[in-house]
Amino acid sequence: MPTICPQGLLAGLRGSPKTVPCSYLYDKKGSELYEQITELEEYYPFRAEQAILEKNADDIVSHVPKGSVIVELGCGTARKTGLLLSALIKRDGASKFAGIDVSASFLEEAKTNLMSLVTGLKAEDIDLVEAEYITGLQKVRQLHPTENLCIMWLGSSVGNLTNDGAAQFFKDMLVAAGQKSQVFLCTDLWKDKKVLHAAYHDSRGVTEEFILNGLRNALLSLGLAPERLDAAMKNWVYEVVVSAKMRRVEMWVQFKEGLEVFPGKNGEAIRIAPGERLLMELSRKFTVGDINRLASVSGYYVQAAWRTRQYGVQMLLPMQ
Ligand code: AVJ
Repeated sequence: MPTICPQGLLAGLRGSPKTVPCSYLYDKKGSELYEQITELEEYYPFRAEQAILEKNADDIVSHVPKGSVIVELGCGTARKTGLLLSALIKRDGASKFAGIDVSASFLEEAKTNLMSLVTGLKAEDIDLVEAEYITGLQKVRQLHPTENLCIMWLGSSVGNLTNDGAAQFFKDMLVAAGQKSQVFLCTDLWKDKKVLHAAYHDSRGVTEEFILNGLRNALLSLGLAPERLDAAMKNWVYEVVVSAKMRRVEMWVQFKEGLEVFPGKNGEAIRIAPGERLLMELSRKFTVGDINRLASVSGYYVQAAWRTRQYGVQMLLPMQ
């Protein structure tokens, strides 16, 4: 269970609307459910990204200087990273990789997967860093003081952050990695509202299960008894809102009945009113303008981009 930030959880539950940090979505069960989501008919982003990487791997790595270290944020099981590492090894004969993730078991799986998928990748060229992203980046910079770092952020996970949150994150990334770095950023693009809604409210209910599991994890970590939780869950309703104004998909849970949770021994109660809605996850969908703005407010510019109507991947460089 990633009890990554109990303070963050409490702050979120005391806010309005109530929110839960997205780290609670990715315990073992949540990660398995996410893998299932990527295979759903309606969930196009995973395949859209994969297709762009497959088609353009050689061209993409032509923007990565020789001798770079490929750093992956939230590498998970690194199912897609192999495509780019293979292209680099084809060009340079070797490649260095550093995976950053909060899950040690994912990191081990990533290493096993990469070793079997990427011919020519040596075990000693792989670093596994178990940490949050920015701390992890600082560690990678210490391990590789002079090399160019190509930071790969796949899966449109930047979409989980608000506009301001993303800008701050990119600024922090630049400080941690330094000028000799670049960011390979993958982003889902804004599109038809029905397509977006279906991608997050699939007919088999896997996304619903994924979101409810995250909420269950969060409340369990506050000490709510499992029996009480299971009873409460029967009154939870999953709702997806597509906001054109904010260009994002919002994943909510509505409580048909109220719930009271006492965090810790003497913690002040958290009260969820009957009918209250809790925001579990945001998934922003970008326009090209959004991406350019995000880059420029945080000290980067877009050097190259590979896009379809559905999805975009782009190489960002620090502004000099
Ligand atoms: C892994 C954050 C990119 O926002 O599409 C999928 C997570 N949540 N279905 C996304 C997710 C519900 C996913 N990201």
